[in-house]
Amino acid sequence: MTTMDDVSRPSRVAGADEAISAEELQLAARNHGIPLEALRYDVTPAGLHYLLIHYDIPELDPATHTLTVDGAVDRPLELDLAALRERPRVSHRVTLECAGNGRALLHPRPVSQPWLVEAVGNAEWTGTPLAPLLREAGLSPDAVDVVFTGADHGVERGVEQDYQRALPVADALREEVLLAYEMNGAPLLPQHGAPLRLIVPGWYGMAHVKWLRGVTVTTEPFDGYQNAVAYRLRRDADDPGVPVTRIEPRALVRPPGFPDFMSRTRVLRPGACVLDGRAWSGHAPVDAVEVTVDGGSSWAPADLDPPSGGEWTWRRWRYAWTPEPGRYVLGARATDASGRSQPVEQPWNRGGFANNLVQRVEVVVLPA
Ligand SMILES: Nc1nc2c(c(=O)[nH]1)N[C@H]1C(S)=C(S)[C@@H](COP(=O)(O)O)O[C@H]1N2
Ligand SMILES: [Mo]
Repeated sequence: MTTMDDVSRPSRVAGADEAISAEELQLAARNHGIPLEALRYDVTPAGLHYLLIHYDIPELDPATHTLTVDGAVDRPLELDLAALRERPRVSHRVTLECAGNGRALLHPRPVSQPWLVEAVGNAEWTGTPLAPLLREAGLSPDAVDVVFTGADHGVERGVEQDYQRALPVADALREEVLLAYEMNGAPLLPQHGAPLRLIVPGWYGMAHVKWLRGVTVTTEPFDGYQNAVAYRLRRDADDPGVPVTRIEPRALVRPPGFPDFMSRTRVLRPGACVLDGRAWSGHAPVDAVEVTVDGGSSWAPADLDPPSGGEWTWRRWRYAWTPEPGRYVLGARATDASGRSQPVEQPWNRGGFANNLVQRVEVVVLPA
């Protein structure tokens, strides 16, 4: 008999010399990253923001779409978009990063969406805070988790499912968590969750449920696939692992000069220039960025622009550099106020999650 397992494979780590497959490329073509030159914008234009869609983009009609709030609450609610838009309106500028960012650079490579370093964006999300709505519904005193259900449906490693992710109640009640209906001042685009999505500032992307249709309060820990199986830090397949939550600090260099088409090696004329980029962390504000031009052998402090745009947004850094002709490998390393920083040696886990290895930007400075 034909079963789901015939089309849906278990998770896998690539063999030592195994190249990126056509299946990984198929995911990469659907789920694009930010072009790194777009690190220049404080707010990432919607079309340049990275994208990650597990299944298909569902077709939802904003005129009839509703959000239900149910489970362990005194008063279940059902709201349409008009009702959500009448509630208090708040905007947050939020750096969003996929938990799998950096995965394809790991050795060995976890086989999934093959991100290099570009799974990030910084948009302005507008919507209404979730917490007051939960309080209006009346949370049961024994509430444990809040489950968010998207309208998209698929199968993953043999498990057919709606995309669902839960947050612990205390995290769901944080004031900054939004039911967002606008991105950068315009209605959400289909690929970013239209007409409604969750925004959980500081958390990796998987928590920000798109095409949101249901909020369900539970009195037992949620054991759905995306919480219990997928997004966990584990060494091997049998390890229960620990949940992926907040974004680890990362800095990126905006690649200087101009690129070679095929290798994307950067070409620079000799003389003074200013390198720049962005740095962020979901744990605490970034308070230092260091730059390397020799692949991590030596480091020098960068200047940070004053924080702007609020607590959840990336920060620009700059570094004055006057290189001689030759070859260089640039990188930057962020440290946040909690003391977390970025490793130069790769951290490794089986899903390739929360990996914040320092970037490598190959540069050739031409003779004068
Ligand atoms: N319903 C639903 N929500 C989802 C996803 C999804 O596949 N379905 N992908 C998640 C993941 S893994 C990430 S990284 C972010 C990406 O958000 P973006 O595409 O708007 O950048 O959405 C999250 N929300
Ligand atoms: Mo993601």
